[in-house]
Amino acid sequence: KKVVKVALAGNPNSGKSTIFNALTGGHAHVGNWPGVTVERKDGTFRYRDYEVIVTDLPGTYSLTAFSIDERIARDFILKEKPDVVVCVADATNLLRSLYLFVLLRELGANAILDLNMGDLIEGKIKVDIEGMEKALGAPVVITSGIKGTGINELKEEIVKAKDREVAPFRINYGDIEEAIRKLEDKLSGYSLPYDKRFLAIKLLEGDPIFKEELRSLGYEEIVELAEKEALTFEQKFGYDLETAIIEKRYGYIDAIVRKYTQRIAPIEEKLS
Ligand code: GDP
Ligand code: K
Repeated sequence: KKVVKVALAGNPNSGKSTIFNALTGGHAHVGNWPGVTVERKDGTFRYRDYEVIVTDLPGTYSLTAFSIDERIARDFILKEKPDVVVCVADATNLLRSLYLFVLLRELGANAILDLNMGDLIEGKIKVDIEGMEKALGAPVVITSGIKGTGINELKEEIVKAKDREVAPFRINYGDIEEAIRKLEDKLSGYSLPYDKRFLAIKLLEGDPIFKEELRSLGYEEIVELAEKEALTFEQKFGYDLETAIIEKRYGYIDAIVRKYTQRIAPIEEKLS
C-alpha cells in the first residue's frame, strides 16, 4: 500500500472539521501538539491502493508565527513535509480565504484548493475551475462538507497530487522585487533548507522565526541586510514593507477572483 500524508489547513469556520470527518469517516486519533494544549487530530482513509493519513492543522488566517496556532501549522508543513496540503476555503468569501492558500503555495506546499461551502454558492457564483487551476498551478475542487459532495473528487486529487511535481508559484511583487532580488543574491552564498525567494520574502516581512533561525546559525549579516532593505523601502515609498507585501498578495488574489469567478445571483454570507 502506498501511504500519502495529507494536512488540512484552513481559516476558522471554513468547514475544515466537517471535511476532516467527511474524508476520514470521523474516526480520529485525538491528542495534543507537543508542548501545547492545542488539540491535534489525525485520521485515515483508504482510496484505491492508497492509505491516506490526514492531519488536521489548527484553523488559521495566516502563517506568520505570531500565534501558537499559526506556528504549529507552519512548522508542521516546513518540518514534517506532508505530501499534500489541502487548503479548505470558504467559497462564499474567496477574497479572504485565498490568502492562506497563497501563503501555502509560497511556502512550497503541494497544495490543493478546496472550495468548500459549495452548496451555498451553487447557482450564485460561477467558478472557472480550470482557469483557476492553471493560474494557481494547483488542483481546485468544489465540496460541500455538509452534503458530502465533491469528497470523492477531493480524495482523487489528494492521491494524484502525491506523485505530482509541485508547479512553481510566484507573485509579482512589483516595487518590492528589487529588494527581494538583493536578498536572494545574498542568500545564494549560504546553504539553507528553504527556497531562496521564499526566505527572502519572509525576511523582508520581518518574520521573527526565520530571523531567529539565521541568527542562531551565525548569519546575522543576512538579517541585517533584510532590515536595511526594509528601511530603504520605507524611506523611498513612505509606507512599511510588510504592509506592502501583504497588499501585493491581496492584489494578486483580487485579480484571480475577478478573472475566474462570476456572481450570477446574490449570496447570503454565512454568519460565523
Ligand atoms: P472549522 O472551524 O473550519 O473546523 O469549521 P466546521 O467544520 O466546524 O464548520 C463550521 C460551520 O460550517 C458548521 O456549522 C458546519 O456545519 C458548517 N459547514 C461546514 N461545511 C459546510 C458546507 O460545505 N456547507 C454548508 N452550508 N455548511 C458547512
Ligand atoms: K478539479
